[in-house]
Amino acid sequence: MHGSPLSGALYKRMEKQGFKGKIVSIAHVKELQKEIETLRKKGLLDRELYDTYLASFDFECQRAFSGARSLIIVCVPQPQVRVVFKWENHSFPAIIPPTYSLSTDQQVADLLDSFFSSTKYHFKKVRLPEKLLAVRSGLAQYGSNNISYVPDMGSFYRPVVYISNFPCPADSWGKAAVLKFCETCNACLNACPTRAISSDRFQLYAERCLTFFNESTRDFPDWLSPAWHNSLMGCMICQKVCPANKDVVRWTETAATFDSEDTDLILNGVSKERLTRKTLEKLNKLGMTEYYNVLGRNLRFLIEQQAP
Ligand code: B12
Ligand code: SF4
Ligand code: SF4
Repeated sequence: MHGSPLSGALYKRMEKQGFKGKIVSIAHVKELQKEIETLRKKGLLDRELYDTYLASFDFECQRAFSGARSLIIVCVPQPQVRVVFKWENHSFPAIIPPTYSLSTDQQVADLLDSFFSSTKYHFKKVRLPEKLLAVRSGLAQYGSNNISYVPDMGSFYRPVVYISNFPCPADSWGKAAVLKFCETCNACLNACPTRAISSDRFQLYAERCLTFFNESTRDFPDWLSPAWHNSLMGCMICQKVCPANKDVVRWTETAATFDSEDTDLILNGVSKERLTRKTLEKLNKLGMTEYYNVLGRNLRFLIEQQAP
């Protein structure tokens, strides 16, 4: 089936901004729900992980959106970000992996706003399995590390998903595909310090992933070595070793420097209200405000590793 001139124009507008997008039928929401539910029933999803991240997927999104016909999936390139913390006369650099910045979502919303402004169509951000949608729509492919990759962007991209009454004359939907690179590669499996990536199944043991622990306030298990922490939030190891990322892996933007006073406050976990406005703005821009309660702990790990 062919797309409409309007959807073609939307794709062109996205491309012009360096984004890639697909429009898929709203009917697939139920399929996604079934897929996640099947994994849960088979006991393949850790209970705590499910409750923390997956139970809030909005599989009923159609109900609150009258005339819903499609999902619009947009993939936006995003760099890793380097920040510097000054503390006790030293500078401690730290990496924030791609996808934590929410500014991307605003860029996409602005694009859709301007595109739809003179039409009868509208859209709303919706919480669904974004990576799975990017893969099943054909925009991305899974790596064995369970992260997804878009041509020319590698894994350095953030998927954003909207529900819309925009028509979907040419549905783009298929089976989940895996990177060709993975046929002859084991680099992520060998490098993952927590053994979250395993040869006994494709699906990640997500409850072992470093990100699962350092995004949360839960106690770290004894087996988790503090020396494994490599980023202010999350983990870069399986993306860094991946050959499918060779063209993007050095894409780093230096975003912010925190002076020693702010670093001290962050390390001591003082309330956000006691930080300067400038610092709060920096954290906000980095997408770190929602993780503020674990930032001090994570930063301490990185400083301890680098301390002279
Ligand atoms: C829960 C979650 C986590 C959890 C669990 C991760 C996981 N793999 O499930 C934790 C906290 C561990 C986590 C970690 C990270 N996450 Co995360 N996470 C999410 C979240 C909220 C939901 C993901 C999800 O649906 N999980 C459920 C599982 C079941 O789905 P799945 O991973 O797609 O698994 C599929 C495959 O396993 C497949 N499958 C199973 N068997 C087989 C067999 C074959 C042959 C095939 C082909 C497929 C297949 O089926 C499953 C789906 O049914 C999304 C945001 C969102 N709203 O979608 C971000 C998201 C997926 N995360 C993201 C990122 C960047 C990360 C980290 C890289 C962060 C970091 N730098 O530290 C790590 C990477 C961990 C990893 N190796 O996957 C990005 C991914 C962007 C991208 N390029 O793909 C997302 C989309 C957030 C965003 N908007 O940018 N994350
Ligand atoms: S490191 Fe190798 S096996 Fe892992 S996702 Fe990349 S190409 Fe696939
Ligand atoms: S993000 Fe880190 S801990 Fe998680 S699977 Fe990749 S290498 Fe392993």
